[in-house]
Amino acid sequence: MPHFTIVIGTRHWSSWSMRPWLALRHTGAPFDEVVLPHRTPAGKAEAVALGPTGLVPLLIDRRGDEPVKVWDSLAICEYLAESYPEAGLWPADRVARATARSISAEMHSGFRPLRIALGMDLFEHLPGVGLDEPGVGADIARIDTIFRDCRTAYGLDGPYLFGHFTIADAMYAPVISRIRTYEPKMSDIAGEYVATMLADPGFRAWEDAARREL
Ligand SMILES: N[C@@H](CCC(=O)N[C@@H](CS)C(=O)NCC(=O)O)C(=O)O
Repeated sequence: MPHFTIVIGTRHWSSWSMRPWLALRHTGAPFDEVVLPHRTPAGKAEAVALGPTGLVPLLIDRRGDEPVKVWDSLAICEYLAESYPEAGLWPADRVARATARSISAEMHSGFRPLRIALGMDLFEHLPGVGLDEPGVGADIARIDTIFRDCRTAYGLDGPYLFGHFTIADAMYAPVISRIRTYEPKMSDIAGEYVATMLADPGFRAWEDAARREL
């Protein structure tokens, strides 16, 4: 039996679940998953029973004598980076790592207009919808700048934000889905990065599992 269990919400909509799920998959560690139906009383009751916040994602690590529960997407990603340093979930370079952590935290705590107006709906195609809502344009512009700056300054050794796949890519993965759904205008460099993420094996695996869910 795998040591790790990740509790997530329905993949079509649970953007917070997608992030640590991608990071966990990237470690190569075997894991079980529990998928709770999004925004249903049954799903909520199970989430409340399993974790302290009643929210997903939640990671349960049974490697030790007592199970360790880690909640909140970014904390789970940090825990995985610490558990599997060889997976390179943060960039090795100190400055790159500081930037990766900053933009990951920025995503975790910010971009509220975008998250409210452009909900993640994995396979929807709604070009232009919500893009005129207050604050959305500024959020898109900031995301474009992040993608361009990281790819230009740190992404020379590979196609991801910091060359190889890191937690920063996982944190922005739901935004990639939203860009595909709502089609805001992006710069060429950002657009290339979006294409990289849409072809990422982890991103594809999440989508394949989502197709089987509903
Ligand atoms: N800050 C949390 C947010 C978690 C969150 O809001 N999860 C949503 C699913 S994407 C949830 O559990 N919603 C159910 C509810 O609000 O009752 C994180 O980063 O994990």
